[in-house]
Amino acid sequence: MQLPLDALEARAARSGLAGIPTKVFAQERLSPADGLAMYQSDDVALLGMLAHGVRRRMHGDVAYYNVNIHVNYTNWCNQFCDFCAFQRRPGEDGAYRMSPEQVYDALQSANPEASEVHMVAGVWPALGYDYFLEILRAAKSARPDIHVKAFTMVEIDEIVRLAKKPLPEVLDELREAGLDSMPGGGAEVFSERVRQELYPRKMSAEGWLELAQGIHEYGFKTNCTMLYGMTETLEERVDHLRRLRELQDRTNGFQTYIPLAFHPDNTPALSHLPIPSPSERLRSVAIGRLFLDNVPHVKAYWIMLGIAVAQTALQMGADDLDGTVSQEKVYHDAGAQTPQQMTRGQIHRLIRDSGHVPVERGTLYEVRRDFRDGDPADLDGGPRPDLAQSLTV
Ligand code: V47
Repeated sequence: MQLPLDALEARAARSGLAGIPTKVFAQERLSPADGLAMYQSDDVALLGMLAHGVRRRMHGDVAYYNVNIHVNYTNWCNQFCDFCAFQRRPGEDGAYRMSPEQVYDALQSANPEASEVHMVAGVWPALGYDYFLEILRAAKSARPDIHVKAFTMVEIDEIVRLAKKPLPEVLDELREAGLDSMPGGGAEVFSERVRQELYPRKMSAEGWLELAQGIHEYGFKTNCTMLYGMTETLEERVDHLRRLRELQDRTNGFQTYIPLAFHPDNTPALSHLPIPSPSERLRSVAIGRLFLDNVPHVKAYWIMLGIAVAQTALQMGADDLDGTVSQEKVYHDAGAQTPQQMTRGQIHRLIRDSGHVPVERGTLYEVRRDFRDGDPADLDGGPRPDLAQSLTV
């Protein structure tokens, strides 16, 4: 920590955060009341400073990234969530479903250095259970070395329903077909009030948490998320984080927390809402780091935070930038102005300019390459990512 505790507490007392620096220094768990105070305080810089201290204690000067690709295999969806600009009904303009052969081709033509494919999509029962096994097999046969991180809890819930088999049996079959871990989406915000208002067809919070618990107990790692900036209250955000933290106490199955800032463009009913401001995005990262004391990593998902905010987030609680990414559709359909991908060299630059050392990780945070002593990729960044453009995201 840069400032002594008494100086931090003096400042915290003026911004409604009294006692929080002391708890953070003592590694004492923050309460829901602390969580609410952190959302209500106007001192985002103090939250960032405290979160940075925790992040440095946990990860030192390392900032992780991975080389990954996205395959959004279909936008057919019957959940009709008000926040989603990606969904289509089959036959509608822009609707698509990738065949297993197309998934194979996408993997074959992808960046050969990619160590992970991230596959999330819509929910459509007529796809049938075998389709999911086939796209996993297609991905693995195109790139046997790649880690397949696929299917949010919402997709898994649907797959289990289609399979008409007990969860462990379905997980056996998905693993056999190539599944290695699961991403964190589909949780949105756990509030039943918001669910009824904006995504009543989506599985309940209890369903999501119970399924994640079953999957962790089976042995898969997953991530966790919160989609914020819709109509949820600050209390509902804190409650969401509390429920994630309680599940993590039981299973230790979450690897990383990713706060997902809502992007309103082209959404069915929420396009009038503003995008969370840069300081709200940074606040969400910092609170994630401080409140979720049992989740090892916090990801600054640059695709949706914007590049400049993601880079700043590395100094306010985040230790991971996600990846090089290519062909992401969920946020770009909702108006994200970030580029479709970054090169390894561009990511190295962002990380080094933020005062950290780039470490390329695998999906399970195994170190693939540590660039502490520099690397030719540092010199190979091409043009600097357009920070001015990303400020408008
Ligand atoms: O569940 C959908 C969100 C999620 C919008 O685990 C939106 O590493 C903002 O799971 N504005 C899917 N968010 C994405 C996901 C994910 C993303 C990055 C990393 C990881 C990981 C997982 O995207 C959905 C929903 O919460 N979403 N529409 C929107 N308009």
